[in-house]
Amino acid sequence: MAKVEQKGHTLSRERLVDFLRELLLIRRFEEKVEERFRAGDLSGFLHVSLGQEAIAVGVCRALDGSDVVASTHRAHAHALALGMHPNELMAELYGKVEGCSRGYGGSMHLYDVARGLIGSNAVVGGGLPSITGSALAFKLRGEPRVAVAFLGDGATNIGTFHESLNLAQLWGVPAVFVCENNGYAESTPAWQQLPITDLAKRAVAFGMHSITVDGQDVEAVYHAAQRAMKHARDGKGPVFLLANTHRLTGHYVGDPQVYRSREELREARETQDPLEKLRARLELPGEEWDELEHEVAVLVQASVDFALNGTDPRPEDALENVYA
Ligand SMILES: Cc1ncc(C[n+]2csc(CCOP(=O)(O)OP(=O)(O)O)c2C)c(N)n1
Repeated sequence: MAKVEQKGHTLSRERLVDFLRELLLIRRFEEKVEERFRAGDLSGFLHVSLGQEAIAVGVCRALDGSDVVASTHRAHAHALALGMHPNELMAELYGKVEGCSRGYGGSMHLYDVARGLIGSNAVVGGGLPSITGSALAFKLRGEPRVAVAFLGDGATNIGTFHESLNLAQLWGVPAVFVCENNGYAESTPAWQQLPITDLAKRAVAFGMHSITVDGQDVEAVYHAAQRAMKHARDGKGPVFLLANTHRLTGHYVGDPQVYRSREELREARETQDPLEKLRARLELPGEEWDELEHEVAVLVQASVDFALNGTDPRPEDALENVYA
């Protein structure tokens, strides 16, 4: 079993409070999204990442401004952690022109190229080839940039995963593949979809360097991600970063979760919440926490108001920005 990176907490309190604010923003944003979806405001399919936020924050804080990221169907946390404004994200979920994809994409098709987000993908494993390709371009141009793909454990079963990691290693490109290992692919638990228990062994098949980290510990993720980025940026080849985590809610908003016991979910919520873990570690005084809550609540509510006041795309513009 690979060594799990956990210790080595060295960040200042100030930095950690900043991480906590980001975790809280993502949490409250997604809770609001769930609420508005259930109220009938939002259409389509929504996947939230409650419980997995520390991976988004830890990894994105370890990036340089010129790096690029491909996300998955569970993309809100990645977009916010990359610095997308909540207004732009909420407007996209409401299908408004002011959204990050001008209202044409919705939850699973978020783009923010200026901030490095080269797309979230409804197709499982869909972002991986573009990350190997981007990393190859960086290498050929001699640019000190890293391309990062987020993926779930279920995605390690799909062809693009194997093709992308195989070529990335063969070409020695600066890519980092971040596996958010929550133990489920939709309703299918790991034991029914993965032939191995230690997913770090996926990297062994390609001769790729791997790092395993506790995905509920944002500081541990940050340090592990920093090491992964340095490895890639220094020209030592790609890295498989395995972050073990817990999805503390359904696969999609509205998922009745009949495939797992209430006991399992209750225990995970009580013991594996990354936000509560960091809050407890910081021993944050009540007033400081209340201030953070207030700050975030104002931002999240403002994003809903912004979206509600947004512009609906015009039907006659439906084919704008369609290239193929
Ligand atoms: C190619 C493809 N096959 C199947 C699906 C349906 N699907 C959507 S999410 C999902 C499970 C993905 O599991 P995982 O990669 O572990 O990510 P998680 O949902 O756990 O974040 C599946 C099978 C899809 N979107 N794309």
